[in-house]
Amino acid sequence: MIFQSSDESQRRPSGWWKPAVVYQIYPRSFADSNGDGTGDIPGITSKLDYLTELGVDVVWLSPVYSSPMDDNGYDISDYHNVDPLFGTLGDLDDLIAGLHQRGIKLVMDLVVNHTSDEHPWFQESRDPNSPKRDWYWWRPPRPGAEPGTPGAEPTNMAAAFGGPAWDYDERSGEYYLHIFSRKQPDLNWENREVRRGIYDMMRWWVDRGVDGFRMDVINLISKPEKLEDGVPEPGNQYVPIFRFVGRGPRLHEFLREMNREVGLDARNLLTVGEMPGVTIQMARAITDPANAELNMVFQFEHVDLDRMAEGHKWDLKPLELPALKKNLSDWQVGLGDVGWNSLYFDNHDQPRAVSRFGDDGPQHRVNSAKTLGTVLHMHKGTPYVYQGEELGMTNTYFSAIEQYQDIESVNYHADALSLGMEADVVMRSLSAKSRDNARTPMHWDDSSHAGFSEGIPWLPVNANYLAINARAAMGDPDSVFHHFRKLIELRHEYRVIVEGRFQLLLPDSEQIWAFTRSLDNSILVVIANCSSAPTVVPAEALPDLGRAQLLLATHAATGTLQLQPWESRIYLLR
Ligand code: TEU
Repeated sequence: MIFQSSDESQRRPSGWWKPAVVYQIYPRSFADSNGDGTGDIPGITSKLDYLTELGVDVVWLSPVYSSPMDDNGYDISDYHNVDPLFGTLGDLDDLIAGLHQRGIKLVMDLVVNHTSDEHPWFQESRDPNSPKRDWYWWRPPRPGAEPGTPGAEPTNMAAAFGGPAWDYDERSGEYYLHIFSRKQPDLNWENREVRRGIYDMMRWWVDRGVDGFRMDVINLISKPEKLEDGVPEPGNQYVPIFRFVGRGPRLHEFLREMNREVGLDARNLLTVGEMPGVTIQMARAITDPANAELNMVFQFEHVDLDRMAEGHKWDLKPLELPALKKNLSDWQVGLGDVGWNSLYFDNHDQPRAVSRFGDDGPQHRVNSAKTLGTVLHMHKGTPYVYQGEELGMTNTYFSAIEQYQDIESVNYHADALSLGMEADVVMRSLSAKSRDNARTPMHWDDSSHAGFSEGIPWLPVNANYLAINARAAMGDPDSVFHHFRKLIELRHEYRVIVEGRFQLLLPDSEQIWAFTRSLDNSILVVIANCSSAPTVVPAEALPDLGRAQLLLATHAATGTLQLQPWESRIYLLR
């Protein structure tokens, strides 16, 4: 292990996750073993050879806990059990054992900013006299207002999934706070008992054999000192929630306490905190090992570059390459040698990278998917591959609202139409940004339903599965799959890819993404044409490539600096 250092490893993480590549599985859409149309844990276990072939080190499993599935499992009603839709605890134990036999670790999703409203904690909390009353955020209606009517909410915050962030509970006579859906009430982390309950649960999972946690919206656990009204924009009386939350005063304190009490570092766990709104400065403190908080965070800046403004995810703005490059570069430099980055384009909340940042038409899909992979994986940090990204899976292009299932998309559609927006504008936004783009079933082969299920899939399979599927990709040495396999291999082989200092080249180029990574006497040079037109890389911008070794490329070597559309190359100079 490159980073295991003397006796410090007892207290600090060894950094085993630094040369690692993580593969994210969205269980509902990965593989269905029992024909009910929904993916499940035995389905995942049946695909371990596939993960081994790809070469990933870690699996991050999106939630499989008991859940009413208002938000596909991000609304948990029992943290200690598996939802029957996905299998049993025994199935999960088998999955962990199977992964460990292959040297692959398992990271669980940890959703503790909120629970389901059907969690017994919340049910108990609805009684104003219960000892759990303070476990959630209960507030009286706005003084003088009729409870349950629009505007009577304690403050004017809008929830992330539409509507006000407060819901009135008649039984309680008060409102409770929910940053996401009304079925996802926020836990009150100010309460020591809440924190204790969560740390207990986390220890229980670590004892069961899990190797880390991906922590859902973990920066939201510390709320602002005062929950107050914000200034509304014209046309909407409620103010987007992320203007209020995300940088609470006790975040660092809570993370340190969690690390200490669960033994996150002491037990060498991988910890990645999902943090909408996190800044470089915050992330640097959080990922500085000396602070014993988390190994890395998921930041959102680069996936928010194609929206008009905060809280306006659906108001599309064209993406500019210089802005995207600059953003990743700022994070590389900003976390520098102190902290650690996570690297992602895709996950279960984002549209497919090849459709969004690449060119998913028949001519350039393969090369643009490969080139996006090259660029991302050669940055410094831990890369995350989201299921199907390694096949170059594309957005869904649904034509009817009935095809969408995601609560965020469905609610947005209804809200936007009720505000008088034109239906085709709304559908265009959904087509570009809906989370369902990432959630259509995984393509395994060209049999019916892409080999995902023998039943009717819960979300329609993308029609292009005949051409884009794992079996075809594995049999084709030039596929996106084999390109990703090689990118992962390179990371395992070359220390410069793990540790090398990052420097962006040609920052203003609107076509070329180029950078170097340097460590001791090694320099890695990446040049990528991120456009569908040919280009030439100006030689004077590059280190001397005359004696460079070509490690991986999308096209056959030509010896010139002319790049075909979506051509990329990785060189090593020593
Ligand atoms: O997502 C948090 C988050 O802020 C976004 O990515 C969210 O999906 C946003 O609304 C997109 O516009 C996390 C989970 O990854 C997501 O699946 C959950 O729905 C959410 O938290 C609530 O648990």
